Amino acid sequence: MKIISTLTLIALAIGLTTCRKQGTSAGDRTANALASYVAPGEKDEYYLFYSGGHSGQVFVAGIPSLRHISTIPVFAPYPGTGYGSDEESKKLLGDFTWGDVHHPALSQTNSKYDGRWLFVNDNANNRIARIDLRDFKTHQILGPIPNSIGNHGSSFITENSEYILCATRFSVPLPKGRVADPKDYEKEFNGMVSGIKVDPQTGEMKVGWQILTPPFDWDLGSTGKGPSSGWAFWTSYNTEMAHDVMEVNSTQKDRDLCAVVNWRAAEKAVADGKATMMDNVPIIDPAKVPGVLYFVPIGKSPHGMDVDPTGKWIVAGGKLQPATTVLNFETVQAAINNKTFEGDFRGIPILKYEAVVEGEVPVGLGPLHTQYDGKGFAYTSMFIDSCIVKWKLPPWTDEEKKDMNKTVLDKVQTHFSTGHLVVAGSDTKNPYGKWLVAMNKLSAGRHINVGPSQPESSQLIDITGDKMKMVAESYTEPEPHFAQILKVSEIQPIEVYPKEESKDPNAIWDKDAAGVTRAGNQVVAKLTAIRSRFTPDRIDAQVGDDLTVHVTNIEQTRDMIHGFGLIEQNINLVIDPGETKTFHIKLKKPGVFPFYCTNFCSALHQEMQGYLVVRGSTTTTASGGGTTAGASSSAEK
Ligand code: K7E
Ligand code: CUA
Repeated sequence: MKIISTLTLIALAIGLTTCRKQGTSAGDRTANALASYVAPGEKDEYYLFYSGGHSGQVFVAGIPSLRHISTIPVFAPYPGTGYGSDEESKKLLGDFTWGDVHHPALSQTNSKYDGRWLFVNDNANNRIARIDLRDFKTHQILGPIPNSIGNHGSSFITENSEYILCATRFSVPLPKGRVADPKDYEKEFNGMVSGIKVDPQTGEMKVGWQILTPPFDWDLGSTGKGPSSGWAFWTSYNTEMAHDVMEVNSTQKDRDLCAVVNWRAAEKAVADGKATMMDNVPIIDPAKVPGVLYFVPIGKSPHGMDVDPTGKWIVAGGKLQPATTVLNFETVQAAINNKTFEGDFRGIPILKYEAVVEGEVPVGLGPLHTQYDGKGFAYTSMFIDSCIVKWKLPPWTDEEKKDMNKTVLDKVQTHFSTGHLVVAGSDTKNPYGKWLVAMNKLSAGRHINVGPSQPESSQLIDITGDKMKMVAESYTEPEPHFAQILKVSEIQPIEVYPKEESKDPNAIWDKDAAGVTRAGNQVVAKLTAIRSRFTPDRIDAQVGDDLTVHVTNIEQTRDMIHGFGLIEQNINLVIDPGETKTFHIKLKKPGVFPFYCTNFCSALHQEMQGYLVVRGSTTTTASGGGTTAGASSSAEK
């Protein structure tokens, strides 16, 4: 996200940066060190799943240590786990080699994490991925989603994982492929809210329905629970509907229209046949189907929109106003029922601001995202003020209402421009509380100098007391946006793929079943891998052959992972215990190509190697092109 730089200057000029500095006494340092210290051999208490932004990955760290433990490749190849080298992961990636991961969402049952899946969105290529927490692997990538451009306002999961809800950051002429001049933006361009249906048993996603919207830039959102069950909310910027010089033209209005969506009503409208099809998706026009979409004006160019654990309070962070705005869902409902509107936009009712806003909390400059501890407190990240602000949710006393500054309880300096923050379990009905992680932008030179490519940072803040306490700081790959925190004790991931569960038809478990077969120019090799050899350790083929190699790691022992790197052929499988992986290549040049285990597995790991022998084609008409015919005959004999 982007903030107008002049505002930064104003902030400095009027000196509003009044966040509390942390003590640096020896006692404080020792206490902080102990709070985040996880002794060798001991384990962290929570998983931190944080988005890797344009790296296309998800990172897993432990809390409280903040140690990076694992990378889950999602939208980009990752040679460390062989992702993008084998046929299955290549199929998942499709034609793309990157994605832009922003908002991970753990699956929920009854507004609590159920430990099954982690969903993440791809802002760039309009996709959603599902990671299975049984094996911490990406199992599905859905998309590009039809009629959806810039899948940033996602992946927001409903309280029983019925849907992943998404809203578009960009608008284009729809359906995709239609061309109109950006000068005709207001008339020709549209945005979209999508309901991605999640299969309750398998987690398999498919596009359910979509709601056509005006061409605002939808931003962050969240889903309802409790009293707001069945609803979802998004902020927006650019209700000006500008299409150029956005920094200026999209920041003209004092308030932007946020979306209040009744997704249950959308689902019903589709079932009742009120949708029309576009690109094979049922589309609801909310101007023609009343009750699906409402607008609420919120100041100013808001960013985050976060529902509290009770489901009653919805907080929007106004990037360009020094306050968060608190909506009361009960009064939102009343305003809808009593038609307390202040007009409409293209037939969509605008709820009257005064009727639905409980108050504006003067948190400071650049409020972005808000999280909750389940004890009645809210925590907002401040991009410009570089701090986290703790404040009190309503109900407020008369005295507090008279002077809203009294609802602001504590500020802790982060030194960085904080983007997202996460409180453990904030988006469930029972947050774990205890820890808050600030995810910061702009490195501020607080790390050892690593040249111009600077890392991002995370900070761990203890929120158990009245005053927040920052206890640790760490650095991460670009670029965390949001994160989810899950208690380690709530899941039991597998450490090997059990042999009896193997469904791969090309898996072999006995080295006697291993071997190389040929049919025409189709050569199929089935290999086993076990410490410390491949069987067979020789594959013979010819230029022009289509070679398919299946490697089964027949180990059933933790961390006995083998790799299969093939020299000069751009192949690196990494095969977990009990797993089978496959690659295809067209053999284009003769030679002897060693293959070897790329993942250190035993004292004789280095000896785990073999040869692909590719002889020159015996014919000059080898199919498939690219043969080095000149070298053929000499290589043959
Ligand atoms: Cu959630 Cu970075 Cu995509 Cu805010 S965005 S900071
Ligand atoms: Cu197998 Cu190294």
